[in-house]
Amino acid sequence: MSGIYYPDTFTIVPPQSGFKKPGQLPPEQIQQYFDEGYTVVRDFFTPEELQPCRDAIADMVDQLAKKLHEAGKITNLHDDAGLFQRLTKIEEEFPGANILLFKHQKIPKAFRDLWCSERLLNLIEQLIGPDIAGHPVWNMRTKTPNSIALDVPWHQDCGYFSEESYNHLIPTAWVPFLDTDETNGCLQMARYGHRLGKVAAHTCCHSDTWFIDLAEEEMEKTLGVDIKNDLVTVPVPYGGFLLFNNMIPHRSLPNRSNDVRWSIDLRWQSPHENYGFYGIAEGILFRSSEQERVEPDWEKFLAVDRKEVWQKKYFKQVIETDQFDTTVTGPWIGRWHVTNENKHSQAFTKIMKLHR
Ligand SMILES: O=C(O)CCC(=O)C(=O)O
Ligand SMILES: [Fe+2]
Repeated sequence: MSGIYYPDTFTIVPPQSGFKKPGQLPPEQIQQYFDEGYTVVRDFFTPEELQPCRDAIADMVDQLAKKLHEAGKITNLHDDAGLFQRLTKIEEEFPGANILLFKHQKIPKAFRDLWCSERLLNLIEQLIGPDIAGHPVWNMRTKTPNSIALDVPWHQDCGYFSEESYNHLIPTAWVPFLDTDETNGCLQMARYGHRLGKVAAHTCCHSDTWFIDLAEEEMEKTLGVDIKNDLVTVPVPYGGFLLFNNMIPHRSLPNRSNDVRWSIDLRWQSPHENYGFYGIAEGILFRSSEQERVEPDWEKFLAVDRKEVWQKKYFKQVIETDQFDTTVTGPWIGRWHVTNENKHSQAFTKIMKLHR
């Protein structure tokens, strides 16, 4: 680690423009975001605004079902099941279907529209100023009931990014597509864990997953987290979202309900900073203080296949894998001590060895 920290970046409210634009939060809530590292924004989207996203998810599940069915991996399309049941049914026939969907994501138009919607950008402007880009790391979470594969253990998001990201704020909006609470896998935050602006040592890989892991002792020791008092379970009702920063430790609880806990996490940052994604992908400009209107260049953004660029850049070739392969590898695995070998870490080590 570089040993240089930027605590002010994550704790001090930047200068605010005087007037309130639609979607912007009251000053007290902005203050709370910088004090505690996160805030819950309630009743921000109407059901009508979120419905296109729900439809887009249903569409992605439908395409996956058809692909698995055509390949003879499942015998039933399960098209009588609804948005919160169908993937579970598919998963029963083809374990790992949720990982395939998590893995093969092309950001659908409905998510893009949400990501750069005016009211949301007005709010993000309060956190990072008038120059705003979408950060290349976004995820749709396919958290099926009781599946360990999507239980994300304690981590700081910067643990997944390269060091160039440590000096600036990358706000995340975690948007659920149903009411979330401790029974269906909402998130937990380690309040104040961002205040030192430090990145603690993570390990890889958690259980049978590709996730990095941050030990509670390490959170206490390096980040000054008070484990007894500052772990907060954060239910987020449909229509709202959880807004947090790239330094705060968080995890997702198990989904003990009968419904798939669908969510997306979207990120933004200043376009003048490095995206901290290992030089693999750039962001997409949404707003500029120098231009009245910015037309986001989706064509350019969508042309980048992160995995392909990563492999070409670091291993000089693209490694072909079966489209039904449920292994997930990425550059974050190489950043931390591998204390638990599994198929994901091994896939990483294997390509490293092959192409050195
Ligand atoms: O949705 C989850 O389960 C984990 C979310 C997360 O870690 C994130 O959005 O950064
Ligand atoms: Fe995260």
